Amino acid sequence: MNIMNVDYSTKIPNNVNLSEDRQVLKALEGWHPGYMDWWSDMGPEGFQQSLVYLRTAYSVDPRGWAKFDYVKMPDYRWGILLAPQEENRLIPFGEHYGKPAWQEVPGEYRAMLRRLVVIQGDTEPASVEQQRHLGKTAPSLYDLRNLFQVNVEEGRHLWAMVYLLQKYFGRDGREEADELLRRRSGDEDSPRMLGAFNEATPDWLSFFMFTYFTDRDGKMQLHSLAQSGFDPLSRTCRFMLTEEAHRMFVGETGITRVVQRTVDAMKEAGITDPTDIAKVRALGVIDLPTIQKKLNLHYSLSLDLFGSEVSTNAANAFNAGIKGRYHETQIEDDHQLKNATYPVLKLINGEAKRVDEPALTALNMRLRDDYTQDCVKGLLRWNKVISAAGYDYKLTLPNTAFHRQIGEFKDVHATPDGLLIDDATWNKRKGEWVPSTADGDFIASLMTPVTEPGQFASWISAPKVGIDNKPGDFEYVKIET
Ligand code: BYC
Repeated sequence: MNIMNVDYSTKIPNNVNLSEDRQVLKALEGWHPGYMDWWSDMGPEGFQQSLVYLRTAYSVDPRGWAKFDYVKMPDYRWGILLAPQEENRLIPFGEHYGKPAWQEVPGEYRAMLRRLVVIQGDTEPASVEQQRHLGKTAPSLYDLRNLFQVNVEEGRHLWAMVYLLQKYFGRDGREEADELLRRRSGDEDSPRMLGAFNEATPDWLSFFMFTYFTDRDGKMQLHSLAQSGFDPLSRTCRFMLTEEAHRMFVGETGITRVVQRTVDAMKEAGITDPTDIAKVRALGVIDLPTIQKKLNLHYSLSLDLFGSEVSTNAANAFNAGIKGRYHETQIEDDHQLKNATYPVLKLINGEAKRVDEPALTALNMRLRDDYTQDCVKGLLRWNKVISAAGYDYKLTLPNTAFHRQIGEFKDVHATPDGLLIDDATWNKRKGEWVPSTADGDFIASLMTPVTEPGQFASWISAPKVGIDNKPGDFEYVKIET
C-alpha cells in the first residue's frame, strides 16, 4: 500500500497495512469497544450528537494531510498513522550510534521502552478527562470546535501508543493497553501516572495555559522520542508532531486573545493601572495579575513533567538509543556524551546555582532548558500586546524553584523571583502567586457559554482568522439540542 495515504476501508483507518496483520488488527478491534465506552464515559460531556467541523488525517504527507468536514465525535475515524519509513535510517545517538535503527523491540531494552510508551500513552486520555466539562462553558463555537479537535486528536494519540503496545509487546502490551483505559485523571485509587495530569482544568483560561505549557512538554517529549532508535516509535511520534502544532496554536492564540481583550477593555474604560484588579474585573475581563498567577501555576506544573534534573533513567534511555535530545540530529557532538558536562541548576546551601554534571545524567535538565526557551516566545508576543496598548506590565515565567513537586526544589518554597521562603511565609502569601479560591470563583463567574456563530464571551477577543479560512460567523459546531 501507499504509506502516504491512509486506508479507510478497515474499521481502524491506518497506513500500516493492518488488513494483512490479522493478529494486531484483531487485538485493536478487541480494544475498540472499551475505547468507545471510555470516550462515552470520560470524553467531552454532551455534544456527542453535535456536528463538529473537524479535521481528519487522510495522508501523512506534511504538505497536505488533513481534510475538514462536519463529524459527530463518536464517528471520528481514530486511526493508526506512522510517518513514512526513512530508508536505511541509523540510530542517531547512544551506545549503538550509527547502527541500523531497530524495526523490532531490542530485547534488552524491552522494559524501558514499554515504560516510556505507557507513560506517553497515559497522558493522552488523561487530558481529555481533565477537559471533559469545558464544552458547557465555551466562549464561542470557534473555541468549542478547537477544544473538540484537541480532544479527538488526544484520542488518536492514545491509539498510536496502543498500536505500539499491541504490535510490539505481546501479552503485556495488551494488558498495558487495557490499563490505559482504566486509570482516571485525579482518581484516588487509580490516578494517571504524571502529576500535572491529575490536576483540574477548571476553566478556559486554564485550558489555554494547559495547551500552551503542558502540551508543549508533550511537544518536547515527542521530539525526543521521535529520535528513537526504535523506528516504529520514531515514526509514530513524527506524525504526532504534525498534529501537535494545532495545540500549540490553540494555547498561544488563546492566551493572546484573553490578554488582548483585557487591555482593550482597560483602555476603553480609561484604566491606567493594570493592577487595579477590582476595576478591571468590573469590566468582565480577566486582570493581568490573575493571568500571571495562572501562568505561574501551569508553567511550574509543567516543569515537573521533565523529571529530576539529574536522572539515571534519562541517561539509560539515551545510552540505549531509545530517547534522544531535542533536535538530536542537528547537534554537533559525539551523540554519545562520553566526556561532556552540562550545567544543572541545584540547591546549594540554600541557593540555586548551576553546577556542571555529566551531560548524560543531565538530559532532563537540558530538555527542560530547551522547553523554557520555547515557552519564552509566547511571552514575548503577549507582552507586545500589552505594551502596544500602552501599558507598563510584563508577564514573566516564574523561577525554576517556584512551586515544584519534582526534582531539586521539591522540598523548599520559593517566590516567583526565586527567593527561598519558609513554610509560614509560603502559606501566608501563596495566594499572591497562584490562583486563590476567590480568583477561581471570579474566573468561573465569567464562564458563561456563547453559542451564537461569530459571537465571543466578554473576556476574550475574536481570532484573527478562522479555521480552514472560514468566515467569522461560520457555524463550527452545529449543536444538537
Ligand atoms: N509525576 O529519573 P526521574 C504529553 C517519576 S506530555 C510523577 O526523575 P525520568 C501531553 C518517574 O516516572 C509528555 N512521577 O525522571 C501533554 C520515576 O518513577 P519510577 C508525556 C514522576 O524517568 C498534554 C521517578 O519519578 N510523555 O504528551 O528521567 C496533553 C524518577 O524519575 C514525574 C513523556 O513524559 C512526574 N511529573 O523522567 C496530552 C515521555 N516525573 O520509574 C499529552 C515519556 C518523574 O522510578 N516519559 N516521575 O517509578 C519520560 O520520558 C519520563 O518518564 C519522564 C520522567 C520525563 C516523565
